[in-house]
Amino acid sequence: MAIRLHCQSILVFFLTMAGGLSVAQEKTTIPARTAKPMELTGRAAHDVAPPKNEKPGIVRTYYIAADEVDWDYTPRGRNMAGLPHIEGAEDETGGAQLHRIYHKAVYHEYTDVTFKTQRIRAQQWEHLGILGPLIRAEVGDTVRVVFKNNTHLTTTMHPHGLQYQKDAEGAFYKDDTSGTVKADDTVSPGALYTYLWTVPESSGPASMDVSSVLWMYHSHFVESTDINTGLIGPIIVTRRGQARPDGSPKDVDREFIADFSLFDETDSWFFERNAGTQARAFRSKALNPALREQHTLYTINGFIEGNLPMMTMRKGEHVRWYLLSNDNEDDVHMAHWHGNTVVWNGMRMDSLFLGPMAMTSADMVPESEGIWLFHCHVSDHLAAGMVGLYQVLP
Ligand SMILES: [Cu+2]
Repeated sequence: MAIRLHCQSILVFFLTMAGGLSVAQEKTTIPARTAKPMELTGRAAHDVAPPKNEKPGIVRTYYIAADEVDWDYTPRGRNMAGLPHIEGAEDETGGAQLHRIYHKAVYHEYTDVTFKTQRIRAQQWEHLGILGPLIRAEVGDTVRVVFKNNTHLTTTMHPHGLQYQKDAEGAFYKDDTSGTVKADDTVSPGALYTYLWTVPESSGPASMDVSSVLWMYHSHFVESTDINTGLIGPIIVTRRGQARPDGSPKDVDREFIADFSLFDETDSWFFERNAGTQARAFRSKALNPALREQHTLYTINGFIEGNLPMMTMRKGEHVRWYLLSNDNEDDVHMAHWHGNTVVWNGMRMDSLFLGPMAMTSADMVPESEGIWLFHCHVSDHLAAGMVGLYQVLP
């Protein structure tokens, strides 16, 4: 027995030595990066293939400010979807309040660099609600965002999916940058910063995507607090050669964006102003889950209980739905359409799963006319008001 153990020990010793040696050898044999890029094959090559005889992209400039607002989660009143049982919100928020209003910060679009005139949101995008302005691009374009921080907070704009250098990442962390390369990390109250984001093939639809893909942008100073304060918005990138001049995909008649989003107001920069003077530690969700639940809104685009503006389409149109969600750990949703089905990733669905910070799309060709429920199928979320309506006209 002792001899066998001893043999095993020797074997383990040699195996360990051999492993150590191989690791050491690997370290010394990793080739240095050369100037010549690695050649890609198969689908990856297809996805990043350089364009042939394509028109050059354009620079799309947006003037976007972070503004403070008093956001009304229920602008038209309570239970606008007429569901027979809404539980939770009423009793816990001090009776049947007609409006649930919190001071927040949101992104708004302006007409020019003076930031005097806010651009009026087109009717088709009224349903975006609390979301910032839609940023669009076609693959090959450049997105230039002149950003002004009109709030009392430190804010940024950090894009998903688009390509950026370190001076346009819009995220604060220890990344060995300094000076002007760090200026994008924290835009102070009243300050202006211009973010330049490019849109290469790797930011656009890949081979299994439809003609456009959804990304998002959000403030990334203290990320979760910034988003719960309201600083989040959508980006849509259309495949090269498949976009109209405004960037929308040519093969789609109508687009809708729905952010299945929890806003945890106890994590907002303005919570003390909104709901009292509790110290941050007191209102942590671990220590005070009841307080957190009382001030968490289960929204679609910042609206609860059917307040989402009616999303209207016509029978037989090619409708693209872009869905996303926020970054709380319980931003786990099942977006469900009554009345009509969608195709997602080549598969027929009537419900789509979203995890935290999900970004996806699904195409619908509505056949059934009428006003239909569009809601989260997680029962607690539905009960708390995560519901809207869409309408199919003849
Ligand atoms: Cu949900």
